[in-house]
Amino acid sequence: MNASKTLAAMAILSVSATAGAAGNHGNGHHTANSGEAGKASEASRTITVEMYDNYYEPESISVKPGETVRFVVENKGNLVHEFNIGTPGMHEAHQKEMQMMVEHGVIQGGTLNHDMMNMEMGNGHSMKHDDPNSVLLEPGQREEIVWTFSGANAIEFACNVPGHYQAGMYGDIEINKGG
Ligand SMILES: [Cu+2]
Repeated sequence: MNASKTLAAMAILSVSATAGAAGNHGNGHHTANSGEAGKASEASRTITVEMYDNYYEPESISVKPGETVRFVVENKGNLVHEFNIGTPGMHEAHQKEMQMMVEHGVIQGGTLNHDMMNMEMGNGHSMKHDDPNSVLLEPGQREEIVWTFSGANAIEFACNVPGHYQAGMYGDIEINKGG
């Protein structure tokens, strides 16, 4: 594949990823059923999440409706892994985008092609994987997400690197309305 074709394909990928994130913000707060990006100052607690090949520690998480949680995510495996908060449908859609990232060499086993991810498309788009509900980490990397949960059920944290979700790399987020 030549360079211009690659850029065109990646532009499509970037646009679709952005559209998904923008949709969550369309009607102000609390419209997305998975929640929204939160403020660290409002976090009630910190949950450390370790990523291995191909599973998480802890395996599931329980939160209260409206709770803001600071997640410290660390990749202790040998492959690139993602921590993404969303509904099963959001994960399924993101898996298609991640498949394109693999096909274009952005994700290569244990490494990310940062040059390609940071490439400026000239129209405000890039190939950055920068949705607020997700981090994508190389082995040894550590990053944080602050997330405010809604009251909706059926939310999972998941790794959408191709094959990982299918291998069981996801966990339930239980919204504990009783607590
Ligand atoms: Cu993974």
